[in-house]
Amino acid sequence: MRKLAFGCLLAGWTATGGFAAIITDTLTGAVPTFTVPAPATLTTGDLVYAKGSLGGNDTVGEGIDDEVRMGFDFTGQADLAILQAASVLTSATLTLTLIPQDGFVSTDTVQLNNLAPINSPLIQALAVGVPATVVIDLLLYYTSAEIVGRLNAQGGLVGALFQDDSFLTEATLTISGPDALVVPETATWLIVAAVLIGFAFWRHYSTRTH
Ligand SMILES: [Ca+2]
Ligand SMILES: [Ca+2]
Ligand SMILES: [Ca+2]
Repeated sequence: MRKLAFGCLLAGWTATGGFAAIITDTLTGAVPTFTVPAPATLTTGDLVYAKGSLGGNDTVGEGIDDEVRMGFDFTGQADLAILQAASVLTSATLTLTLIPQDGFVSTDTVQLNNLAPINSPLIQALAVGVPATVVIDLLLYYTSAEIVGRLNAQGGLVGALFQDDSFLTEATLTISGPDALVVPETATWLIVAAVLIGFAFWRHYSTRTH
C-alpha cells in the first residue's frame, strides 16, 4: 500500500520533470552556377540571393556584395508550441556553411529578421575561397525573449539574412528549451490523496486490531 502511494506520488513528480523541447530546420542551397543583374534575385534550393542591402555591385550570385535570404519553417514540429511559450531557452544555434568570395567577409553579418545584425569573429575571420561551417550561438547576441518573439511573429516561420561577401550553401537553425511544465491533473492528486487516506485508515485499524 505504501509502495502504491509512493508510486503515485512519483508518477506525479516525474510528470513535472524535464525533457528538452527542440525544433530544427535545415535550408540547403548550392554555389550559384550563373548570375543575374539586380534587382533580380537568384534562388538556389532553399536559399535566395539578392543584391546586398549595404550597396556594392549590381551582379547577384557571384558571392560579393550579395545578401542571402533564409526562411526557416518550424510549422508542424511537435515542440514548436512549447518553445513559443518558453520564457527561457537553453540553446539557439545558427549553423552556416560558407565559402567567402571577398576579403570584406571581415565585415559580414548574419541576423534573424527584425533583430540586430550579428558581428561574429567566426564569420569575419574566414579565409577567402575556403569552405567553412560555423556555429553561431544566438544566445550570445539575442535574449531568449527576442528569439521566442521571432518564433511567434509569423506562426513558426523565421526569416534570417546573411550579408554580403560569401556564398552560403547550407543553414540550420536549432532552438531548444525546457519541456513544458506539466502540472499533474487534479484527478491524479485526488487518487493520490484517496490512497494516502485509505492507507492511514488501514494503518490505524490494523494497529488497533493487533
Ligand atoms: Ca554581387
Ligand atoms: Ca561587400
Ligand atoms: Ca562584407
